[in-house]
Amino acid sequence: MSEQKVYPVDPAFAAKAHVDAAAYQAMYEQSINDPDAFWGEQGKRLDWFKPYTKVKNTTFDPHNVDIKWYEDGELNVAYNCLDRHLETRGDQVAIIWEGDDPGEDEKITYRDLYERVCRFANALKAKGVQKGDVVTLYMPMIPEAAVAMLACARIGAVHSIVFGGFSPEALAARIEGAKSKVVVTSNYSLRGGKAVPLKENVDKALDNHEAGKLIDTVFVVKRVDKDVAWNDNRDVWFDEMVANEPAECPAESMNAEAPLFILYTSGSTGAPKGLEHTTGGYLVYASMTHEAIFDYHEGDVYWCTADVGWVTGHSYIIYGPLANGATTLMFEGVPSYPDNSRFGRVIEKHKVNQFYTAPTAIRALMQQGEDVLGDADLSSLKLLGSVGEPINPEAWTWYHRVFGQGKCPIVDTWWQTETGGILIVPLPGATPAKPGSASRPFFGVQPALLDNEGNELEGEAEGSLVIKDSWPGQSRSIWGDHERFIQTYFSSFKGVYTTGDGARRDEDGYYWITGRVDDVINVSGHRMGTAEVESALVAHPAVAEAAVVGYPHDLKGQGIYVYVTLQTGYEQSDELMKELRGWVRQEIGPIASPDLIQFAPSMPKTRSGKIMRRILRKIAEDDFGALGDTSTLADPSVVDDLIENRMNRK
Ligand code: 6R9
Repeated sequence: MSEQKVYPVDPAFAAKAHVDAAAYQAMYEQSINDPDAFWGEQGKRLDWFKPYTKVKNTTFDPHNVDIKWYEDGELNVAYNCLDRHLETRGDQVAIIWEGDDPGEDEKITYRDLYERVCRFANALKAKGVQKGDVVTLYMPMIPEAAVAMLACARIGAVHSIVFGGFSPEALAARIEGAKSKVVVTSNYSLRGGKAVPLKENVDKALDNHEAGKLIDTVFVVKRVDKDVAWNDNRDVWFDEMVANEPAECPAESMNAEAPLFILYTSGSTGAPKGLEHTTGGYLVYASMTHEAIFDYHEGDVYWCTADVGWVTGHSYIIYGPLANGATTLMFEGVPSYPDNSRFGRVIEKHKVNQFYTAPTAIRALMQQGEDVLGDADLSSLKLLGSVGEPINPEAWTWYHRVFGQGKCPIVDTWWQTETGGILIVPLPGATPAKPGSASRPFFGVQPALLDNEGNELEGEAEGSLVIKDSWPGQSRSIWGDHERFIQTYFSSFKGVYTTGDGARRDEDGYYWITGRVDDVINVSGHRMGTAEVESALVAHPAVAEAAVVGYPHDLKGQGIYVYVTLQTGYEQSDELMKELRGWVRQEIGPIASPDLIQFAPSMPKTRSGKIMRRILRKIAEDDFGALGDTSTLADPSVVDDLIENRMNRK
């Protein structure tokens, strides 16, 4: 391993930080040795309608995985994000909304947001939405998305956000999986100056699928002044519905373990799973991590560039920041519009103090050169964050130099949809940073590395990353399928939560995430199950068999490499390649669009008929010198053809 640079903690930063090195040590030890005392104390950062008397009650026993935090307490998430701030921060800006067009923005105070949430909560009730009902949001990054999330939380409804880039098919599957009754969308979304027909996608999802039978109301925000098709029995304008509703709506008292939201994510097998997050523990964890990790202080302007369709948007645009009374920036657009200096322009315009983005965005900007941000004044920045995939040291140092002006600490935050909040991270006032390493566990988090037999590895080691005990932000179940939850996360290794990631621990106890150890790939920070892409492909009449693997991609981190065996009667051609690409986009969404497609007369299979993905991965990586043991292949000559016709030649 080449010598790596360590970036020490800046003593001036540490002096003002929420957590310095000594505090980290002491708090971490207490959080592990006495979680009830530690999290019992942390729970007080929220306002409870009925205080809890119990704190942790969790077991990872595979026969009975049961995770409860603060189980006899009652509270309301919207109350904690809004009402309790009104007295002291009513006129402070809660959300700075920056539109796709740089000329368009809006500042929403805590009082404004409170009133908008109450009105929409009343509108949901007027349409029959009750406690426990699932509301699907399919929305762009506009204030109404935050309003709809908080309105659901206020009345005890469960939101299920479907990323606006997903296809009508993917949307329909998620509506059906969650048995949702209501959709909130907008007529169009605006990204990079282009209008995307969201409402039309909703219509396709409802008109062509079972989902249409479940949904009785579609709220439509008028984002763009354009007409859309209208179904009088189902569609209502968001603005018309809230116009006459009162700006007061009681916040339901919810049990700490009542569901707050469902969020679908990809796994190695089967259809995407709806991870369930609950109320009390989730909010305690989102709020505490947001404050400690981004070192958020009163009055700071904080910007996370994620989309609310992903977990990062849930925990670190909406719930964590608003629970903390922060000013959170919500950005509708893309980093390259009107030009590549946009991130810099927005930081300058709103004097952003903490900036949190993904390595894929950093790499794309890095490619444009050192002066990509133009003359934007970035001096307001105090801290930078990274999320979604490993950040390569080259991108880390560029980010540190160009965005961070050499002075801002970078928090490389490792976590997952399942974990609800950040689990491994260098705390900016406590932990020296090593570029590329997510470094150390947050409070209450006990990572471990296991070998394939499940033995725990000590000291410097590499293995499967597992977490040995529960933390409050953890997902409680897969919506409607607890057995699958247990199977997926608690059965490969007994008594621990299996993350699906591999990691290395170095001589200083720092964790380095090495990527997924399962059949999940990470494309531009978006998680994708290779099985999902394969099942989309085999649904095409020309495809007999498909195998999908990831391969290293300069910008996206991983690209999607597809091997396709055609049905007899079909000929390989450039047109067919284009058609298959379009087909996957239509079935799942543009983020799943294959980068490389190789027509393969046959797949490398074991004698029992299993596709040997290890070999396909190697060929896709253009690293076929080290194919390893191929003796179990039914027909080893298949491999020569695949190598001969490989698509990724360096
Ligand atoms: C928050 C989020 C989770 C997967 C995770 C891992 C990868 C996320 C990372 C990282 C290395 C980081 N991942 N953050 N890998 N370093 N800082 O991204 O959730 O969409 O569920 O993806 O992303 O592989 O398992 P999600």
